[in-house]
Amino acid sequence: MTRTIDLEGDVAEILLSEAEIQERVAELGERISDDYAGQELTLVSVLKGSLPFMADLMRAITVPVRIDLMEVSSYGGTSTESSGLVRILKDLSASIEGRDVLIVEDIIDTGLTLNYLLRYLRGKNPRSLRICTLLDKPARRLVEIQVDYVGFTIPDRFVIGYGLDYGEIYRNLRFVGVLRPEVYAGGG
Ligand code: PRP
Ligand code: 7HP
Repeated sequence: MTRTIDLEGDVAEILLSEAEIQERVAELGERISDDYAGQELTLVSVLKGSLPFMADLMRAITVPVRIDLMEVSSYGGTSTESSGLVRILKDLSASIEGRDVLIVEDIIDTGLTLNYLLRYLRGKNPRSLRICTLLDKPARRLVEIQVDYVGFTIPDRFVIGYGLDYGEIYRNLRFVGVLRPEVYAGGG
């Protein structure tokens, strides 16, 4: 039987409140603005999960930014486990050659997505290439990734909200949380 989705009611626990996220995004924006003072920056957002983070972070940055969007998929298997497959669903719209590029991600889990993306983007000869992620889940890492800006390091739990989904739902929650176990039952 199909379960009725109850966006907030399906949440068992809030890990990061809206206020905590907004405060941290402001701090990241300040740090990035200092580090890139006097430069122009190209933000490459990795859709779809990073959309809210990108929207907030770019407005917290005070140096001139260009934005570009890529969409890659790493989750072919189930809703919560990586298939290890990375496919480009949407490529960059403009050249990044000679530009200072900052990849904006919502979460680094196994690292497979970013590992692929880093190699791909390095091949486009940017002047510099760094990574900013809202969430880092180091317990799940399969490949080592050097991350330049991290919002929060989180435990090994599947999280939703603020862009992150379970079965494409829950992205529009304003906080990051964990779902009730019954939501996963029979899902994925
Ligand atoms: C999620 C997330 C990262 C990736 C991280 O994307 O946005 O891009 O998985 O996982 P990894 O470190 O194990 O590779 P997903 O493919 O679920 O797409 P989405 O952003 O559209 O939800
Ligand atoms: C991908 C992903 N998507 C949503 N929640 C998580 O905890 C995730 N890890 N990797």
